[in-house]
Amino acid sequence: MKIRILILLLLFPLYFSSVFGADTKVSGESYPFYQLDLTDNGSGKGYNKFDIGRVYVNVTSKLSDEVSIRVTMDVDKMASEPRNMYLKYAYLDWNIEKFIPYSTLRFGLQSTGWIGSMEKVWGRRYVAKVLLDQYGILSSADYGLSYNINFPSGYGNASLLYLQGPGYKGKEENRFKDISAFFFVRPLVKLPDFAACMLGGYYYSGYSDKADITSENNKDRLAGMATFAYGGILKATAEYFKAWERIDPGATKDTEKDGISLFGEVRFPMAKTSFLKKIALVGRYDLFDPNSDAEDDEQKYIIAGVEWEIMDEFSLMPNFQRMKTEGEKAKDTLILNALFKF
Ligand SMILES: [Ca+2]
Ligand SMILES: [Ca+2]
Repeated sequence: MKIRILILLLLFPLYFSSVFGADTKVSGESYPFYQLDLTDNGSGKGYNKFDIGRVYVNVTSKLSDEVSIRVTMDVDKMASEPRNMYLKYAYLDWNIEKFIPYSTLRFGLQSTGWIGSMEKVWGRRYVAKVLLDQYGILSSADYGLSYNINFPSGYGNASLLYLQGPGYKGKEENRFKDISAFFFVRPLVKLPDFAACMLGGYYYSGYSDKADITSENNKDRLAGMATFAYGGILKATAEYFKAWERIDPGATKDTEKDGISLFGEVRFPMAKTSFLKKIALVGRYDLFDPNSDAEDDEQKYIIAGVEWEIMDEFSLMPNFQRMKTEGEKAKDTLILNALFKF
């Protein structure tokens, strides 16, 4: 079955380009890495491995000026079995600018928006997931319908989504659907040195993904972010979220979670050597509280590294990572992350 999907995926561009003459493109990304554990917890001090974080294979096809489609495959985590590809996105975009300016409708298995947008701000999904993805607060893709608007002149974008809930790895177990809305604005986009400064807000009002729930079984999230950027030299971002949820059918009280992620980079566009121009010093600090009623369960995550952008399609980032749960020993690793695009 999986082989059949792969063959279909490979034949897809041929089919469309030959039958309809549509503009079809194949692209993708791969995130290989080598990891060395420095501490005893986890797999043990000295444990080391080669692995691949993700392989995305995208097929996009522009069927007309108004209609385009995208199908994206991803791979399973490394386990003791072969790594299977699975569906991450499969959606159709209908550009409705003729009726409503700057607007697109999207239908199908699609990005839930906030995580994908924050990945672009963080810029290093090949090194680590962003806050709401890292701690399982949201699925990065889900089935549904969305209305998307791109503000003119690069001032930002906003979306309204109607989603299934369980995400691309789950199936619908109940009659409830979730709604979500987010926006990003770049108020200084006309000032070249400050163009990447950004503000964003996100709201998700949903229901538990389990069967036999009532409307009391909520799953609500609120998030906000701000980026300060200057002259391609400095970029610093803060992201915060809060979540309220009552997942189990019998539960009588909400669980509250919250988290913050601070990350940034320093670059050297003024450097004399072309090597230094391609270097970025990168740091990140996350603090996540999985339950505001429970003491000493906070988790910290630190990343510090140097990124070398060898070319647009190939970067390397040697980095140190520390994960620490309150009251437990830290888990430290050295990782060499690589990014390949095609
Ligand atoms: Ca649902
Ligand atoms: Ca807590």
